[in-house]
Amino acid sequence: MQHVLFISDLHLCESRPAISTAFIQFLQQDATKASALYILGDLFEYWAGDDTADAHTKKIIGALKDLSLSGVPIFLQHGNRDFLIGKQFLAATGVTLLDDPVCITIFGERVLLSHGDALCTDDSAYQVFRQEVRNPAWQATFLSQPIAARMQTVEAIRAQSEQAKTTKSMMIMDVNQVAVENLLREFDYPPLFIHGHTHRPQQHLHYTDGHASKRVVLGDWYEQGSCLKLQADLSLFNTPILL
Ligand code: LP5
Ligand code: MN
Repeated sequence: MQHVLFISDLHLCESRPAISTAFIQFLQQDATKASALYILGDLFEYWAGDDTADAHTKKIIGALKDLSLSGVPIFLQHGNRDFLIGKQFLAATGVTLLDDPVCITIFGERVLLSHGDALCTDDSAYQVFRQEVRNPAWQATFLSQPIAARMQTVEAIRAQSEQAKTTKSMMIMDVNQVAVENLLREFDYPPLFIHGHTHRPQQHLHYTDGHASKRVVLGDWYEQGSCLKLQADLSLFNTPILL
């Protein structure tokens, strides 16, 4: 049956080669049978600019390009780790960047898509950080620095983030229910909402002002890969991708 695939939070990096191998295999096999592939953020562990692509990244870019060229459209949203993916990456891969959030129609159904980090509104330290690094002027200044200096900043942020997370509760690092409902309201109550970021794969039901929406949280690619399939009859399947 015709279907589309959703993935997020792969956190690809050279130090976890098994995940990259599994992803390339996924692009060469499962994804070729799909009508479209949606990557909802955090494809990479971090992205410090399109000019930083190394041999590992270039292999991923090549595999994405091959899938695009085979006729499967690939759509991507920025995650909190790879929001600096830019025009050069998109041109090299044939990937189309989507806004976050965005509501699109798939098989006649309105589907809301987001990475999900903006909904973690209880995590006020993160939201302050997010606002700063999503500022275009700040990004331009960062990208104008030499790669080595950028990498130093990234490592400093990663270390601070890991430290900060040890002091935050699981609840603080989850999406806020009111933020979710506000978003569903803003997009006129789409029946399906798919996001990642929290690494807590689960299906939730929301009733917002009497309207039902299913919210599907995608899994990460740490112990194994994870992929959500939406079929033309609107059935949903969560498929593990074994490493
Ligand atoms: O990604 P995850 O799930 O582990 O954690 C996120 C939040 N953390 C982040 C940071 C990223 O993980 C790592 C950074 C990626 C590099 C981006 C490349 C572009 C670089 C340009 C930027 C300069 O997003 C984490 C959330 C968690 O999700 C759950 O929602 O809690 O947020 C934090 O932990 C943020 C801290 O609370 C505040 C961090 C302050 C950082 C201050 C930077 C100082 C830099 C000094 C440089 C000289
Ligand atoms: Mn994330």
